[in-house]
Amino acid sequence: MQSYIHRQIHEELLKAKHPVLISDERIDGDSLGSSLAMADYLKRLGHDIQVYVPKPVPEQYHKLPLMDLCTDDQAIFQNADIDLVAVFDCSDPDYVSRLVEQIPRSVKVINIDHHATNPGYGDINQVVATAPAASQIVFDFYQENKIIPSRDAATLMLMGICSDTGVFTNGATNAGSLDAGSELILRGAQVQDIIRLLFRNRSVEALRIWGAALGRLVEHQPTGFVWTFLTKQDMESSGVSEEEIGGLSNFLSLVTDVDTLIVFRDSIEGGVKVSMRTRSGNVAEIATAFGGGGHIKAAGFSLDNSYLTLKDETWGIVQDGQYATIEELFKVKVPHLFK
Ligand SMILES: [Mn+2]
Repeated sequence: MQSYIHRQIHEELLKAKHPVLISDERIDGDSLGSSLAMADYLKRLGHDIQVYVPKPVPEQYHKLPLMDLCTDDQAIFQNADIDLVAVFDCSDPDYVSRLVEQIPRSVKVINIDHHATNPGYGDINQVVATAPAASQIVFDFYQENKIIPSRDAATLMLMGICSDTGVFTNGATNAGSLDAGSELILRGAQVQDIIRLLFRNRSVEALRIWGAALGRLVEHQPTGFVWTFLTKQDMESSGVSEEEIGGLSNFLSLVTDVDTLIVFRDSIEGGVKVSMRTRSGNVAEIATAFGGGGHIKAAGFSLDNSYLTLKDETWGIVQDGQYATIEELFKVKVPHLFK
């Protein structure tokens, strides 16, 4: 079935005259890698291609190939010539429909994703929950349609796979991702550049904030979860960006054998962002209960109108003026974890 869909997507791309690509609302190595690797092929087909990103791309990615194809200008959707949309690494149908609705005529939507929570909002859905990255699915698309990736496309796909597998270390890593990695390096992908870009990019100030979070690690007995907290004050007092302190949950899951890790973090724009990693559990289920999404082993959610607070030495969240401890919140949304 996957092979058939890859060929079907190829036919649609060959037929299209003005395709537009959409990258997920969370900009990361995989959403950029998968959409830009596909953009590279469309460029080779002679298309004047653009990749929509919801906000300016963080600086760490600026040295990547084809970054000039990214735009955060929604006006591109008002073009009546658009005849096909392809979305990458995105499980949120509302984000996609808000953009597609702006296109003056009705167009087909291709949905290429690996999130278990993707509802299949496209006209053509290549949703492979077992794929470690959307970039792995794009790699399979290239293979299935016998397209040889350029050096740039190879670098972009390898970045996506490295980004979502923590350079082949986390539970998403499988034979397919290692095979793809080897093939992409043969095609000229620059693996050391990718590792530097993804991991060796923390400032000393950002590490100090991580240090504060490490000092706050709590083992929650009833669930066995380990969680920690980063507040708005932590970020404001040091002046580091949210991007720079991101990745703490990935780092923790790399260096400890704790089964389930959760990082709660105030967002600069308001609200609390929650990022979860597990080895044997199912954090997609928890994320869904809180209105978020993701993968079984890595998922997250956001809480609006809320912020983190420490009260009587216990961390909790004030949401719409109401305080609750993390345990109280979890007992309401995921009671089965406490049985
Ligand atoms: Mn991904």
